[in-house]
Amino acid sequence: MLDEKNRKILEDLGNEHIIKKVEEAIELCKPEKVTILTDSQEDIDYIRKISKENGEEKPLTMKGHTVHFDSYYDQARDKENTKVLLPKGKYMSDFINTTEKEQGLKEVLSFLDGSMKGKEMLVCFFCLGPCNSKFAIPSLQITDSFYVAHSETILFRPGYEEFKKLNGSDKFFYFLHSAGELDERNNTKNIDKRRIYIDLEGSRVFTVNNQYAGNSVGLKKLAIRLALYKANHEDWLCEHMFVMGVHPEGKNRVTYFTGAFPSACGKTSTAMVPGQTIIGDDIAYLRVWNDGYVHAVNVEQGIFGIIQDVNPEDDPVIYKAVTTLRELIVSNVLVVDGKPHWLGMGQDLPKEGYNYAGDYKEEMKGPDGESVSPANKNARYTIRIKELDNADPDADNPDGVPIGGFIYGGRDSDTSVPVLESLSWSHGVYVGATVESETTAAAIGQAGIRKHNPMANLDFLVVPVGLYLKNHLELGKKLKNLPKIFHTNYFLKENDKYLNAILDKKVWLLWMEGRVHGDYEAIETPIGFIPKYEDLRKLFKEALNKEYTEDDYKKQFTIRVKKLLEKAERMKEVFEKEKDLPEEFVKEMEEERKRLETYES
Ligand code: OXD
Ligand code: MN
Repeated sequence: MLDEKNRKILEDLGNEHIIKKVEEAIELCKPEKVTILTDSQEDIDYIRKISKENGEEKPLTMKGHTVHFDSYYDQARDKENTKVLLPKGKYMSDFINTTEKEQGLKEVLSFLDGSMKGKEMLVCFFCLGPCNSKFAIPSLQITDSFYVAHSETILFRPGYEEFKKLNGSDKFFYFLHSAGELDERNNTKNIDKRRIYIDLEGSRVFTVNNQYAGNSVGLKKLAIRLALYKANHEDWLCEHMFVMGVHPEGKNRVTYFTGAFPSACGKTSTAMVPGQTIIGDDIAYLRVWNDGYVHAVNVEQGIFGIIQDVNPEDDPVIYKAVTTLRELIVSNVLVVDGKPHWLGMGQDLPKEGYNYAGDYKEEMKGPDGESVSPANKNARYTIRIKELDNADPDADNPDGVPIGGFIYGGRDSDTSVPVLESLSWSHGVYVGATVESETTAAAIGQAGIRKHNPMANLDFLVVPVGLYLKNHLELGKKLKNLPKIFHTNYFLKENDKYLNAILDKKVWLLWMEGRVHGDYEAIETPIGFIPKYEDLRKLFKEALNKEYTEDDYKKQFTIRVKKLLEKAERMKEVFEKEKDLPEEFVKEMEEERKRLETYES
């Protein structure tokens, strides 16, 4: 199927494993044409051009901006049909969605059989993590979607040259994707046959009958599972974390943080807080470094962010990025006359236009009889980080950056305080492991239900929780310079109203940064160290020019003992079901509960 040019590109890699995978994919998916891509601008331009010509993307008025729509039924990650393939008789954890390997493979391969008939197959090479780095993992993506390939050229580092360095080895990740049969809107027809099956031992993922990037883009939410498995069987970590630099004014220093939050809980907007620098907003690899710190890199080089609520007031940095000239894809927004509109953009939305349901009119019902939102709540933008004014100069450093603090956060209306620091490393592992969050639109299912989400990594967890927690505990033992561990909650409410404004997170960041350097004292409570009122008052004034009253402080930082004990009970129940939990972890769980009980009245 390959012409001379394409064959040469493939053969120049000198890797039989890749050739075999490409041959097998061609035989299975039966495309009409196959194109092998390199890192060249010419190849990237080709992907961009065809994604518009074949209708997967449409140009918007702003130069470089395009819009893509996913099927009405494919607007978020499909957790139910994303499964780890597990050999017969093996058990992993109650937290992990698995299916029997042989049968699962048979099923997904049968759906991929002939899935590219009449279509062009793209064979693309990327690199997870910076190239020329100990962190780098070369990744092969085969897909029939130019939108997927285009997204990946924005989101990931080019990897054709990196693959050459493999010297013929099979140490790479492999993703095979097909959008399957398409309807007249170029959307996946057979959503009932959507499958995302992960073969951990084979370092490969098969995904079919979908287009939403969380399901289709191999290198993002699918690679995180392969990397998490690899990391937890080696000596490093793969986390659902941003990486950012915090720059306190007048102190002439930068402190790097990583932060894990469940989807749609303010993770990207934390990494994009004004005055700070971003390295990555979603996935980090962390390794113990020879300076005694844990170093982190961004696995990606772009952002696939939620556009809802991005407006000049709450997210000024992101708003500017998505409304200025650059290469950008928006998805599942409302389009009128070549202009995108989204929920919470700070303007009234048009009553008619084109959106994820097709031609849109206010109050219309979708094919499932539900009301159609003008733009989907999980509508997204895709951009490159290095083009941003707030990109950190070390974003591509092959050594990563030394980390001063880990932040865990969730969407919690009534239990935890806005910011706290753990009492110790092992208590911090407990704090991370007991993140709870009210569900959102980033995954299919009902929104607003409280769910336990250890390290905000639950959706991507592919090793038993006991092993995962043990590796976190161990990390602390290997480091001379331990990061401090923090927990934040931006979503505390009273009488159904948020107690904090969206940009208050800047103050929490500056307080955490100061704690890393010993600048602030703190109050010890049963759940961790909390800030002193005076420090916050000053920080609110300096950073946001806001008067922070003692009354604000009391409402936000009251230790809600009853609610926390209810949470402790919920945690006991979920962890009781798990085997092989590290003793140190169980002890932290029991001790926090005891500390809280002494305050119960
Ligand atoms: C994401 C997610 O898109 O977590 O980052 O869903
Ligand atoms: Mn994410």
